[in-house]
Amino acid sequence: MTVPITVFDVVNMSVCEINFTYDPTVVRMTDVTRGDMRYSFKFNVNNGSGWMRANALDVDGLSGNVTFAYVTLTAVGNKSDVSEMEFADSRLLDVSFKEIVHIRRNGTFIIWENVPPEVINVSATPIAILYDNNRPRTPGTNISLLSAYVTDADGDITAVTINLSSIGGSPAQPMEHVSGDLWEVTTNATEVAAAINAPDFTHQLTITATDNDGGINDSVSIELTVLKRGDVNGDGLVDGNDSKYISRYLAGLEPEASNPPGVLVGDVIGDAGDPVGNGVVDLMDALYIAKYTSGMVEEP
Ligand SMILES: [Ca+2]
Ligand SMILES: [Ca+2]
Ligand SMILES: [Ca+2]
Repeated sequence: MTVPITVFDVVNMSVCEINFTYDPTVVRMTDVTRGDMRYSFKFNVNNGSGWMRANALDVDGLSGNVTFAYVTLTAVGNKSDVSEMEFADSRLLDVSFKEIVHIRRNGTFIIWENVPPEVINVSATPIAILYDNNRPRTPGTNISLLSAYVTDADGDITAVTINLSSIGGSPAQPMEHVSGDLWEVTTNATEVAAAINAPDFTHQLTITATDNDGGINDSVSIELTVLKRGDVNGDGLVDGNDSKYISRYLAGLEPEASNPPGVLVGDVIGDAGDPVGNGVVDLMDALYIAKYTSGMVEEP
């Protein structure tokens, strides 16, 4: 944590010199940077003994609340450890070399543990969709509502994102806070190079939840199955075997007869060539796939 050391309500301060101690078994000073004083700023840190001393000059003098320095503190002890942050000494002078009378307010550094966010009850609705390729589909078959309940036992959730890169989306797609603990986003899916023809169509979409103390949970994924329209036999390709599958099924041949083609992937065309389909897998669909295989129509 980076915090300022500030001189409050001062008039024409030109010199500020401090000597500062802390418990080095609890906290280390890992960075010190200059504040408002413009002429010079020098510091020395000894994390072995637990002290920092610094001085700064400003030839014109500064008034009001003047930040002397910013110190970055890193916890090195255990949970609940405490270190006093104590001014051992301090000296302030104004532009006329007069002492500025002041009081010192010491600080306290406490190490506490942040409970990371918890991600529960994740779902995809529906759990299986079709890849988009710009050809019309039955409404709802190319989008899925991804949702998750995210809680933080000791703080607030500040952001929830989901990695959609395996289905052509952003690696950190923000999920919207709906209400209470519920976060959602609706997505479609487009094929990416690595996923084409993959035998496994189930994608693990990893959620990253962040809380107000920077705690992260990225251990939970939403499972979404994405299928290729026309791939009736489920081998990742749309080819003559899919057309044949429908033909054999319609003829009552086994094993296809006992494993009817799914409407989601198999219904690729409807009446009068309607690209949306008609909810039925029949020889019209087999013909469309056959024509696609022959390069005569676009990808289903
Ligand atoms: Ca927390
Ligand atoms: Ca196939
Ligand atoms: Ca059809």
